[in-house]
Amino acid sequence: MASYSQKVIESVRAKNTNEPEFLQAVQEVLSTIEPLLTAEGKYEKHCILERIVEPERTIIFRVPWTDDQGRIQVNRGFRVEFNSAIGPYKGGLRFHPSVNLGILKFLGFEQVFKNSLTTLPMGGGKGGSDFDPKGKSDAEVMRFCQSFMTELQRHIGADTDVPAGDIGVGGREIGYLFGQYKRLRNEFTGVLTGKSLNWGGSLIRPEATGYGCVYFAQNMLATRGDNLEGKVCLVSGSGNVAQYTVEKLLQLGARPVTLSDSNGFIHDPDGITQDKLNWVMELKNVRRGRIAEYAEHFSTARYYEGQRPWNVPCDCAFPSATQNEINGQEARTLIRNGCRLVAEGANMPTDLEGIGVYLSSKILYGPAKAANAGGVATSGLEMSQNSQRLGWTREEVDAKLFNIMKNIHDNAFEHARYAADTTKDFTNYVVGANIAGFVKVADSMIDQGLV
Ligand code: NDP
Ligand code: 2IT
Repeated sequence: MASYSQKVIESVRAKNTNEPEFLQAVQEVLSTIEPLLTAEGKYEKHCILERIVEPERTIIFRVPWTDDQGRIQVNRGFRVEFNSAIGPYKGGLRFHPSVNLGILKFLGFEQVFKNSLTTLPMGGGKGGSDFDPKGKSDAEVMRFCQSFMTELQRHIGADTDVPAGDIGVGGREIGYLFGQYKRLRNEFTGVLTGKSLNWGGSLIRPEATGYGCVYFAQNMLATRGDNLEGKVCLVSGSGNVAQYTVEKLLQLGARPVTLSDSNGFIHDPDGITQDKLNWVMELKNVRRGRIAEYAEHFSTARYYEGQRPWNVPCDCAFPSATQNEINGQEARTLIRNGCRLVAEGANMPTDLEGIGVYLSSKILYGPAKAANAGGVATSGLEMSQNSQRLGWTREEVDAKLFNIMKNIHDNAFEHARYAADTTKDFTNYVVGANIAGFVKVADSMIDQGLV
């Protein structure tokens, strides 16, 4: 007889046939919390799984704007308000041509459990558009953001739903979005996070996802009496998360050797130093160029067009670009070449087969919803500062981030006891993070009745 979680997975599969990423995320969570569901009958009795896989509200809207040639363009905008059991909806906005409802539902679903793990009172949501910021002028990005916010503003608010950045949405976009929100609503509130320091942002928020992911790796290594000193590390992506992952790895004595974008990757066997990273930040955040230029500028590096970095020998890997960037084959290659730790900066960067490879190889594997939760956790700290109308120092915020990542690690480590394969030498952090994240949301849903 099919188990409770299998029955719900099958119904999600039947109802959402054209949303493969959403189904993948649901399968990853539901198939691993079975031991808890068996031990605690209340979740099935209250139909928690049937309810938790259905977004509370999904908004889809037209975003018309005018390009620099005066032509009319139309994009699709989304906000998936997934679950508000433990706080206002919270999660980023993604602007990328690949964005569709299924991708935002996977991201929103993950966000529910991630936000629960942070220990802060935040529900889960995600939004965005199929708008492609690449090659657009600042004026075009501004007009798009203003049109997007003209509709979104009626659905969000500091106590309702608090968006932030994700792929393609950084400080520039948050600025334009905030400006339009303030103008339409005539209120200056913490309705978005990732704001600039001058107008309500938090120190360390730009750094938080990358720094937090490395702190999580540090915590996993400590369980084996090890640290990052001298470790050769692969990093993918070259955006916000990748940049600050490299920075923290350098501070802790590791040797990051790769970066990538959607066109290819660079390998710098001598190591990406802080000076080289500063150059990358200027390339990516100011000139908005391609990572291929790194190898033209630094003779120690080579560029590999159309490839991902996973065949470079390493000790640790930090996938920080996008979903499904490591498949089963690539996971096997990583491990064959010496990789003993994977900490996921991106959301769902490893496919289900790849996760199976990590687990059977018994490496230290920090799944995304735990390892990259530092970004949204620091967004939560930005919300607290906005509510207090106060700003904390860099040291205060970093110390809070560091402690939150330790708590997330320890909570996942503790709940990993539910996994059949957890032993004194191996921790199944997938089961640990999913169960720890689920319990708080599910119990809150039971407390609040059938809503
Ligand atoms: P950015 O837009 O700053 O950078 C994204 C990077 O990933 C770029 O280098 C981009 O390359 C690359 N990339 C994007 N899409 C693809 C693709 N389809 N194939 C290959 N490479 C791709 O985004 P972030 O750094 O903020 O986000 C990176 C990942 O981290 C995402 O999975 C995001 O969901 C996740 N994340 C982000 C958080 C945050 O606070 N920002 C928090 C937690 C998770 P290119 O320039 O060619 O597009
Ligand atoms: O995936 C994520 O956690 C984010 N993009 C950050 C969300 C947030 O609200 O800071």
